[in-house]
Amino acid sequence: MREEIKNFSENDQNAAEIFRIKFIGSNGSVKSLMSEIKNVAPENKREMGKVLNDLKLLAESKHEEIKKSNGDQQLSAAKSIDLTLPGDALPMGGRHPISIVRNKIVSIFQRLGFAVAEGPEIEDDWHNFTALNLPENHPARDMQDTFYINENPVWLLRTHTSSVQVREMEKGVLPIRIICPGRVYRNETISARAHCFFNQVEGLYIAENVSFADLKQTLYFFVQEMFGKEIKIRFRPSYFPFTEPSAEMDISCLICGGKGCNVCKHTGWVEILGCGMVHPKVLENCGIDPKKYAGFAFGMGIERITMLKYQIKDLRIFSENDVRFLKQFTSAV
Ligand code: 2NL
Repeated sequence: MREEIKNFSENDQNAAEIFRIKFIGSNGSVKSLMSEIKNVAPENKREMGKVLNDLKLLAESKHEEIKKSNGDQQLSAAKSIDLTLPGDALPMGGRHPISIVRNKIVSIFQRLGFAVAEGPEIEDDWHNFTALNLPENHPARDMQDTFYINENPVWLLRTHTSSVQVREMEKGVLPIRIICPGRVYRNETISARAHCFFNQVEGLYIAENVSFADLKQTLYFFVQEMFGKEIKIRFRPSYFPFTEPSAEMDISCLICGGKGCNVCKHTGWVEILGCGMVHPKVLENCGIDPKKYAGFAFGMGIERITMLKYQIKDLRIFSENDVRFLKQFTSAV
């Protein structure tokens, strides 16, 4: 057994453990020889004990030797790793298309001197409806259109970011030139064109002598920057309780250039936003003198603009977190 121990060699990472089990462990051969000592004649026990003890010491020192040489091997393997090699590339994330378009809209208006304003998504009745001249029985206040969280006092999920603009007007610092991006909520049946939440950008400019001409030129600049210099615009009269006069703005169809196609339903025009001059009643509600100040406001859905820009046909895909969709935007900033 002495020879067997001395000559033990095993080309294995676990050589030390294999050795330990074979010789030293509770079922190992050294241990089992030790248990034989009870069968030895009393006069030989002493000598037998010494021989077995030497054998045990030999096995233990061989065990240490194997452990050490194994460690040395691992160390030299580690030394052969080239730490100067470049690491594995990390996969890059990307912005959501809604964020890409929102950032672009915001930066265009920032160049015109608009500042970004933000506010709470849970609003009260005053900031979301009453201050904006939406009468008590207006259909937009209906349970069908608005998510009410609390009844008395009324708390609700904002249905537009106009509430942020009301909060800004109430601060009483004029002139005001702000852009309000944010998520809004409406109790709609989810379809390819509507969702119960979506993103909006609203803008507000209040100063002395602000006119509808300022509104038109501001929005014309915006769509030229957003879609290209060749874009055409037109305004159609419309109605919003918080603006007077009110209009909807169309752009010439990006797909067919105005010739007529499915996207523009063969009209050559696509609606992209609503706008108007801030209703004097709204200014008054927010503590601004409508005789001294005038302003324009507009609102647009970011999903709608993103769908036009990237030819996306179903807005549900924006909130499905499907990486096959999201990955297509990784190179865009
Ligand atoms: C649309 C139309 C609009 C406004 C939003 C507004 C805000 C204040 C006062 C007056 Cl504080 N107006 N916002 C005005 C006209 C239209 O949005 O279609 N949005 C998606």
